[in-house]
Amino acid sequence: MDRRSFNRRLLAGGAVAATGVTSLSLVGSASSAAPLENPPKTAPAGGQVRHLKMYAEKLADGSMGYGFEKGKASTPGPLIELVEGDTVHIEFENTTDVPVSLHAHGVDYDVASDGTKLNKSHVEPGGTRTYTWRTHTPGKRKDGTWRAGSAGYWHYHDHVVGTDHGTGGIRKGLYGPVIVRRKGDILPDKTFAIVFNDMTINNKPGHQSPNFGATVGDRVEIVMITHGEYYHTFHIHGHRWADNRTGLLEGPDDPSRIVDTKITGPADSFGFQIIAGEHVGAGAWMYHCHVQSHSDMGMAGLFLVAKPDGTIPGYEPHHPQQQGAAAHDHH
Ligand SMILES: [Cu+2]
Repeated sequence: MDRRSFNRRLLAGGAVAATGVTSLSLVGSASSAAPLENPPKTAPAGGQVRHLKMYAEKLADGSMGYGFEKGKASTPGPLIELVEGDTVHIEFENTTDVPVSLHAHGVDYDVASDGTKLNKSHVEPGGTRTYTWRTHTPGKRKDGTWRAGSAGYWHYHDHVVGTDHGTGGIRKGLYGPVIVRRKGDILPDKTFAIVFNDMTINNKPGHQSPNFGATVGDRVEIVMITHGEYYHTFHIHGHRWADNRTGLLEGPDDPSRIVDTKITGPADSFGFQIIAGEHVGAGAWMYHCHVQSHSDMGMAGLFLVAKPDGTIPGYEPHHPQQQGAAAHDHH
Protein backbone atom coordinates (compact mmCIF):
# COMPACT_ATOMS: atom_id res chain seq x y z
CA MET A 1 0.00 0.00 0.00
CA ASP A 2 1.36 3.39 -0.81
CA ARG A 3 0.72 6.51 1.17
CA ARG A 4 -1.13 8.15 -1.64
CA SER A 5 -3.82 5.54 -1.89
CA PHE A 6 -4.25 5.62 1.86
CA ASN A 7 -4.65 9.38 1.84
CA ARG A 8 -7.12 9.18 -0.98
CA ARG A 9 -9.15 6.91 1.18
CA LEU A 10 -8.89 9.26 4.10
CA LEU A 11 -10.02 12.08 1.89
CA ALA A 12 -12.80 9.95 0.52
CA GLY A 13 -14.09 9.33 4.00
CA GLY A 14 -15.07 12.94 4.46
CA ALA A 15 -18.26 14.84 4.71
CA VAL A 16 -19.90 13.73 1.50
CA ALA A 17 -21.09 10.19 1.00
CA ALA A 18 -18.18 8.60 -0.77
CA THR A 19 -19.89 7.11 -3.76
CA GLY A 20 -17.79 5.99 -6.65
CA VAL A 21 -14.58 5.99 -4.71
CA THR A 22 -12.16 3.63 -6.37
CA SER A 23 -9.40 3.80 -3.81
CA LEU A 24 -8.69 0.48 -2.18
CA SER A 25 -6.02 1.58 0.29
CA LEU A 26 -5.40 -0.35 3.51
CA VAL A 27 -5.80 -3.48 1.42
CA GLY A 28 -3.34 -6.11 2.45
CA SER A 29 -2.96 -9.68 1.38
CA ALA A 30 -5.48 -11.94 3.00
CA SER A 31 -3.27 -14.66 4.39
CA SER A 32 -4.97 -17.96 4.96
CA ALA A 33 -3.88 -21.55 4.81
CA ALA A 34 -7.26 -22.89 3.78
CA PRO A 35 -8.67 -21.36 0.62
CA LEU A 36 -11.71 -19.25 1.41
CA GLU A 37 -14.41 -18.30 -1.03
CA ASN A 38 -14.25 -14.62 -0.15
CA PRO A 39 -11.37 -13.95 2.20
CA PRO A 40 -11.78 -10.55 3.85
CA LYS A 41 -9.08 -7.98 3.24
CA THR A 42 -6.82 -7.30 6.17
CA ALA A 43 -4.78 -4.36 7.44
CA PRO A 44 -1.16 -4.23 6.31
CA ALA A 45 1.78 -3.63 8.63
CA GLY A 46 2.04 -0.08 9.97
CA GLY A 47 5.07 2.16 10.04
CA GLN A 48 3.97 4.73 7.46
CA VAL A 49 4.35 8.47 7.92
CA ARG A 50 1.14 10.13 6.75
CA HIS A 51 0.22 13.74 6.08
CA LEU A 52 -3.26 15.20 6.38
CA LYS A 53 -4.72 18.66 5.96
CA MET A 54 -7.60 19.45 8.25
CA TYR A 55 -9.87 22.46 8.73
CA ALA A 56 -12.13 23.67 11.51
CA GLU A 57 -15.08 25.57 10.09
CA LYS A 58 -18.27 27.29 11.13
CA LEU A 59 -21.25 25.94 9.24
CA ALA A 60 -24.19 27.95 7.94
CA ASP A 61 -26.51 26.85 10.75
CA GLY A 62 -24.11 28.07 13.43
CA SER A 63 -22.71 24.63 14.17
CA MET A 64 -19.04 23.78 13.73
CA GLY A 65 -17.18 20.90 12.10
CA TYR A 66 -13.88 19.44 11.01
CA GLY A 67 -13.12 18.59 7.39
CA PHE A 68 -10.27 17.44 5.16
CA GLU A 69 -11.15 20.09 2.56
CA LYS A 70 -12.17 23.70 2.88
CA GLY A 71 -15.95 24.05 2.76
CA LYS A 72 -16.50 20.34 3.40
CA ALA A 73 -16.62 20.25 7.17
CA SER A 74 -19.09 17.81 8.70
CA THR A 75 -20.39 16.52 12.02
CA PRO A 76 -19.00 14.05 12.86
CA GLY A 77 -15.72 15.02 11.23
CA PRO A 78 -13.95 12.69 8.80
CA LEU A 79 -12.58 9.31 9.81
CA ILE A 80 -8.86 9.23 10.52
CA GLU A 81 -7.63 5.67 10.05
CA LEU A 82 -4.18 4.42 11.00
CA VAL A 83 -2.34 1.14 11.50
CA GLU A 84 -0.24 0.52 14.63
CA GLY A 85 3.21 1.92 13.98
CA ASP A 86 1.96 4.78 11.80
CA THR A 87 2.63 8.45 12.45
CA VAL A 88 0.33 11.15 11.10
CA HIS A 89 1.13 14.84 10.75
CA ILE A 90 -2.09 16.85 10.61
CA GLU A 91 -1.73 20.39 9.27
CA PHE A 92 -4.67 21.97 11.02
CA GLU A 93 -6.14 25.30 9.91
CA ASN A 94 -8.65 27.23 11.98
CA THR A 95 -10.94 29.12 9.58
CA THR A 96 -13.32 30.22 12.37
CA ASP A 97 -13.34 33.41 14.42
CA VAL A 98 -12.67 31.70 17.75
CA PRO A 99 -9.71 29.66 19.03
CA VAL A 100 -10.07 25.94 18.18
CA SER A 101 -7.94 22.84 18.75
CA LEU A 102 -7.59 19.19 17.86
CA HIS A 103 -7.29 16.82 20.79
CA ALA A 104 -7.09 13.06 20.28
CA HIS A 105 -7.85 9.99 22.37
CA GLY A 106 -5.93 6.72 22.11
CA VAL A 107 -2.84 7.84 20.21
CA ASP A 108 0.58 9.08 21.39
CA TYR A 109 1.57 12.74 21.11
CA ASP A 110 3.95 15.25 22.62
CA VAL A 111 2.46 17.93 24.81
CA ALA A 112 2.78 20.32 21.85
CA SER A 113 0.08 18.24 20.11
CA ASP A 114 -2.20 18.06 23.15
CA GLY A 115 -4.66 20.62 21.79
CA THR A 116 -5.37 22.49 25.01
CA LYS A 117 -5.00 26.10 26.14
CA LEU A 118 -3.15 24.95 29.24
CA ASN A 119 -0.04 24.35 27.14
CA LYS A 120 -0.90 26.74 24.29
CA SER A 121 -1.32 23.92 21.77
CA HIS A 122 -4.55 25.37 20.38
CA VAL A 123 -4.95 27.45 17.21
CA GLU A 124 -6.03 31.09 17.10
CA PRO A 125 -8.54 32.26 14.44
CA GLY A 126 -6.91 32.12 11.01
CA GLY A 127 -3.94 30.22 12.38
CA THR A 128 -2.36 26.89 11.45
CA ARG A 129 -0.65 24.25 13.55
CA THR A 130 0.67 20.78 12.83
CA TYR A 131 -0.51 18.12 15.25
CA THR A 132 1.51 14.89 15.24
CA TRP A 133 0.03 11.63 16.44
CA ARG A 134 2.06 8.44 16.79
CA THR A 135 0.91 4.86 17.33
CA HIS A 136 2.71 1.75 18.48
CA THR A 137 2.40 -2.03 18.41
CA PRO A 138 2.01 -4.14 21.57
CA GLY A 139 5.28 -5.21 23.14
CA LYS A 140 7.07 -6.57 26.14
CA ARG A 141 8.70 -4.14 28.52
CA LYS A 142 12.15 -4.81 29.93
CA ASP A 143 10.53 -5.84 33.20
CA GLY A 144 8.62 -8.58 31.42
CA THR A 145 5.18 -6.95 31.59
CA TRP A 146 3.20 -6.15 28.47
CA ARG A 147 2.34 -2.76 27.10
CA ALA A 148 -0.79 -2.36 25.01
CA GLY A 149 -0.69 -1.41 21.36
CA SER A 150 -2.56 1.64 20.09
CA ALA A 151 -5.21 -0.34 18.20
CA GLY A 152 -8.75 0.66 19.02
CA TYR A 153 -11.80 2.73 18.20
CA TRP A 154 -10.93 6.24 19.31
CA HIS A 155 -11.89 9.82 18.58
CA TYR A 156 -10.78 13.43 18.35
CA HIS A 157 -12.46 16.65 19.47
CA ASP A 158 -11.96 20.33 20.18
CA HIS A 159 -10.69 21.23 23.66
CA VAL A 160 -10.98 25.04 23.73
CA VAL A 161 -14.26 26.39 22.29
CA GLY A 162 -16.61 27.66 24.99
CA THR A 163 -14.51 26.47 27.92
CA ASP A 164 -11.00 25.14 28.51
CA HIS A 165 -12.53 21.68 28.07
CA GLY A 166 -14.05 22.36 24.67
CA THR A 167 -17.56 21.98 26.03
CA GLY A 168 -18.88 24.50 23.52
CA GLY A 169 -16.93 23.00 20.60
CA ILE A 170 -18.16 19.49 21.28
CA ARG A 171 -21.70 20.76 21.67
CA LYS A 172 -21.45 22.51 18.28
CA GLY A 173 -20.12 19.40 16.52
CA LEU A 174 -16.32 19.53 16.67
CA TYR A 175 -15.63 15.80 17.01
CA GLY A 176 -14.84 12.81 14.84
CA PRO A 177 -13.73 9.16 14.75
CA VAL A 178 -10.24 7.65 14.84
CA ILE A 179 -9.56 3.99 14.10
CA VAL A 180 -6.17 2.46 14.80
CA ARG A 181 -5.96 -1.01 13.31
CA ARG A 182 -3.56 -3.83 14.07
CA LYS A 183 -1.73 -5.60 11.25
CA GLY A 184 -4.03 -8.41 10.13
CA ASP A 185 -7.26 -6.81 11.35
CA ILE A 186 -10.16 -7.51 9.03
CA LEU A 187 -11.15 -4.47 6.97
CA PRO A 188 -14.83 -3.55 6.54
CA ASP A 189 -16.66 -2.59 3.36
CA LYS A 190 -17.95 0.59 4.95
CA THR A 191 -17.66 2.43 8.23
CA PHE A 192 -20.31 4.56 9.95
CA ALA A 193 -19.75 6.88 12.87
CA ILE A 194 -22.64 7.15 15.32
CA VAL A 195 -22.20 9.79 18.01
CA PHE A 196 -24.58 10.26 20.92
CA ASN A 197 -23.94 13.91 21.81
CA ASP A 198 -26.19 15.16 24.60
CA MET A 199 -29.66 14.12 23.35
CA THR A 200 -28.69 14.18 19.67
CA ILE A 201 -27.29 11.61 17.28
CA ASN A 202 -24.50 13.19 15.20
CA ASN A 203 -25.92 16.54 16.35
CA LYS A 204 -29.23 15.84 14.58
CA PRO A 205 -32.11 16.63 16.93
CA GLY A 206 -34.61 14.08 18.17
CA HIS A 207 -36.69 12.29 15.51
CA GLN A 208 -34.24 13.42 12.81
CA SER A 209 -31.51 10.88 13.50
CA PRO A 210 -29.37 9.82 10.54
CA ASN A 211 -30.08 6.56 8.72
CA PHE A 212 -27.28 4.33 7.48
CA GLY A 213 -27.45 2.14 4.40
CA ALA A 214 -25.89 -1.17 3.40
CA THR A 215 -26.61 -4.20 1.24
CA VAL A 216 -27.15 -7.69 2.67
CA GLY A 217 -23.75 -9.29 3.18
CA ASP A 218 -21.79 -6.04 3.47
CA ARG A 219 -19.20 -6.04 6.21
CA VAL A 220 -20.29 -2.92 8.09
CA GLU A 221 -18.21 -1.28 10.78
CA ILE A 222 -19.69 1.08 13.35
CA VAL A 223 -17.65 3.48 15.45
CA MET A 224 -19.78 4.55 18.38
CA ILE A 225 -18.77 7.64 20.33
CA THR A 226 -20.54 9.43 23.18
CA HIS A 227 -20.23 13.10 24.13
CA GLY A 228 -22.05 15.59 26.29
CA GLU A 229 -23.89 15.31 29.55
CA TYR A 230 -25.65 11.95 29.58
CA TYR A 231 -25.13 8.21 29.75
CA HIS A 232 -26.78 6.13 27.06
CA THR A 233 -27.29 2.52 26.01
CA PHE A 234 -26.42 1.91 22.38
CA HIS A 235 -28.56 -0.78 20.76
CA ILE A 236 -28.98 -2.09 17.23
CA HIS A 237 -31.72 -4.47 16.10
CA GLY A 238 -31.10 -7.84 14.46
CA HIS A 239 -27.32 -7.79 14.84
CA ARG A 240 -24.88 -8.66 17.62
CA TRP A 241 -21.17 -8.23 18.20
CA ALA A 242 -18.38 -9.36 20.52
CA ASP A 243 -17.59 -6.96 23.35
CA ASN A 244 -13.84 -6.82 22.72
CA ARG A 245 -11.34 -4.67 20.82
CA THR A 246 -12.58 -5.44 17.32
CA GLY A 247 -16.13 -6.62 17.96
CA LEU A 248 -15.21 -9.88 16.20
CA LEU A 249 -14.64 -13.36 17.59
CA GLU A 250 -11.19 -14.92 17.22
CA GLY A 251 -12.67 -18.43 17.15
CA PRO A 252 -15.54 -20.59 18.44
CA ASP A 253 -14.08 -20.67 21.97
CA ASP A 254 -13.34 -16.95 22.22
CA PRO A 255 -14.79 -16.05 25.64
CA SER A 256 -15.81 -12.51 24.60
CA ARG A 257 -19.37 -11.73 25.60
CA ILE A 258 -21.78 -11.36 22.71
CA VAL A 259 -23.93 -8.26 23.05
CA ASP A 260 -26.48 -6.16 21.23
CA THR A 261 -26.47 -3.31 23.75
CA LYS A 262 -23.65 -1.38 25.34
CA ILE A 263 -23.76 1.28 28.04
CA THR A 264 -21.74 4.30 27.04
CA GLY A 265 -20.87 7.59 28.70
CA PRO A 266 -19.26 10.90 27.76
CA ALA A 267 -15.98 10.55 25.78
CA ASP A 268 -16.35 6.76 25.62
CA SER A 269 -15.87 5.05 22.27
CA PHE A 270 -16.05 1.53 20.90
CA GLY A 271 -16.50 -0.16 17.57
CA PHE A 272 -17.45 -3.40 15.94
CA GLN A 273 -18.17 -5.08 12.64
CA ILE A 274 -21.37 -6.82 11.61
CA ILE A 275 -22.47 -8.53 8.41
CA ALA A 276 -25.54 -6.62 7.27
CA GLY A 277 -28.65 -8.79 7.50
CA GLU A 278 -26.77 -11.93 8.54
CA HIS A 279 -29.34 -14.57 9.65
CA VAL A 280 -32.07 -11.91 9.54
CA GLY A 281 -32.16 -10.51 6.02
CA ALA A 282 -32.85 -7.15 4.48
CA GLY A 283 -35.03 -4.59 6.21
CA ALA A 284 -35.19 -1.34 8.10
CA TRP A 285 -33.41 -2.24 11.33
CA MET A 286 -33.64 0.26 14.16
CA TYR A 287 -30.66 1.47 16.10
CA HIS A 288 -31.27 3.68 19.13
CA CYS A 289 -30.48 4.66 22.65
CA HIS A 290 -32.21 2.13 24.90
CA VAL A 291 -32.79 4.51 27.80
CA GLN A 292 -36.55 4.56 27.29
CA SER A 293 -37.11 8.28 27.72
CA HIS A 294 -34.20 8.95 25.34
CA SER A 295 -35.57 6.72 22.59
CA ASP A 296 -39.02 8.26 23.12
CA MET A 297 -37.43 11.68 22.65
CA GLY A 298 -36.17 10.54 19.26
CA MET A 299 -32.68 9.13 19.76
CA ALA A 300 -33.40 6.48 17.13
CA GLY A 301 -32.44 5.94 13.51
CA LEU A 302 -32.44 3.19 10.91
CA PHE A 303 -29.86 0.77 9.62
CA LEU A 304 -31.32 0.26 6.14
CA VAL A 305 -30.23 -3.12 4.80
CA ALA A 306 -31.19 -3.53 1.14
CA LYS A 307 -31.50 -6.65 -0.94
CA PRO A 308 -28.97 -6.96 -3.78
CA ASP A 309 -31.62 -5.43 -6.09
CA GLY A 310 -31.69 -2.33 -3.89
CA THR A 311 -35.13 -2.84 -2.35
CA ILE A 312 -35.76 -2.75 1.38
CA PRO A 313 -38.74 -4.94 2.25
CA GLY A 314 -41.50 -3.14 4.14
CA TYR A 315 -39.68 0.18 4.22
CA GLU A 316 -41.40 3.38 3.18
CA PRO A 317 -39.17 6.39 3.66
CA HIS A 318 -41.00 9.09 5.57
CA HIS A 319 -38.01 11.37 5.59
CA PRO A 320 -36.14 10.82 2.35
CA GLN A 321 -33.82 13.71 3.14
CA GLN A 322 -32.41 11.68 5.99
CA GLN A 323 -31.12 8.94 3.77
CA GLY A 324 -27.58 8.62 2.58
CA ALA A 325 -25.85 9.73 5.76
CA ALA A 326 -22.15 10.02 5.12
CA ALA A 327 -20.42 6.68 4.92
CA HIS A 328 -16.73 6.14 5.06
CA ASP A 329 -16.77 3.83 2.06
CA HIS A 330 -14.00 1.35 1.65
CA HIS A 331 -14.70 0.12 -1.87
CU1 LIG B 1 -29.69 7.85 25.81
